[in-house]
Amino acid sequence: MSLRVGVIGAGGIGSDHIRRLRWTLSGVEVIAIADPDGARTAAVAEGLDVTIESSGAALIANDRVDAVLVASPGFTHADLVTACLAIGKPVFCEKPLAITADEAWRVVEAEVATGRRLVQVGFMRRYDASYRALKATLDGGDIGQPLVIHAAHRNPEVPDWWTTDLTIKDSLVHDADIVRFLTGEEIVASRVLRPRASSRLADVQDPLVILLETTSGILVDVELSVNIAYGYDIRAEVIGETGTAALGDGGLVTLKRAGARSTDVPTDWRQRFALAYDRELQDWIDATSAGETTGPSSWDGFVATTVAEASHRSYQDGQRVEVQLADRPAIYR
Ligand code: ISE
Repeated sequence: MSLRVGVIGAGGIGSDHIRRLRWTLSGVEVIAIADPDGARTAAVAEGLDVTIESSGAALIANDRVDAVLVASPGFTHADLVTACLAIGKPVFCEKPLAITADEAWRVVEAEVATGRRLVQVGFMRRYDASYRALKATLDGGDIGQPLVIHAAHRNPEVPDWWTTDLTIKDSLVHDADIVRFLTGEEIVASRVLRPRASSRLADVQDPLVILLETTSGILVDVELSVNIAYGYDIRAEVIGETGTAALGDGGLVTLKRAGARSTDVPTDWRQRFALAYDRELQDWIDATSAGETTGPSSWDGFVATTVAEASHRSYQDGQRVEVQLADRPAIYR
């Protein structure tokens, strides 16, 4: 029997996931959708046999919904996930788990109270073939111990309402989580540097350079750009004791023509990480159908948001800020 899923949020990634669940993945059926924008909900629901719920709460309460996919704006995530946990309903929550560490910890406590994992968080880079190959290279010791990581997280543009706070609290969580995934270490401190700001965005400090430190002292410099125009570009190069290892340069085709060479650059994250989204959600469907929960947890979501919050404090006062973590509950070990 297919897993009956309700989706909260029919915006960019939410509508992508609805189509993904309907046409690409197996063992799943979208049976309910909730989004405050009626027009876009109707558009994505066209041709689907789904119930349009009046709110996320109504969708969660729908007893035909076996599991919930939360793809609404980040500030709504903690309350929606906690509502799922209150009735023991499995939930996939797009990143970030929460906007503040306190909210994220409230989700952790609610999940611990159920006695088992029920939440998977949408850190899709962990399911990207290039990042998994990079992790395998590090785990295999091919370049010795990692010492430094150079990373870039570049968006071509952001909406008019974007703020520097969102760059840190909505975007940086990916970089914080993938550093933990690649190194197997915690992030112990963050320092945010402000380069010369691009003139293309008023009122947003863009780019930022965030210097993360891990438990063993690995330094990670993350260049975070949100308005770089040329495309969506994710880079990572690990400097080890005996060599370096870098993400593939992406690009499906290298074109050589008229004395020039070029390759394509993705237009946004939905294109760059399409296969990773497929894998993370198929894993979620398969695990949930088997009565299990795997993948990035609420603890991972809490840690990423805690790192983002420490980075935000550093952005504000210009100092190095240590990352303070609560003890890791047993269900996440
Ligand atoms: C967006 O929400 C994502 O998740 C993308 O992966 C990230 O690159 C972008 O900065 C976020 O706004």
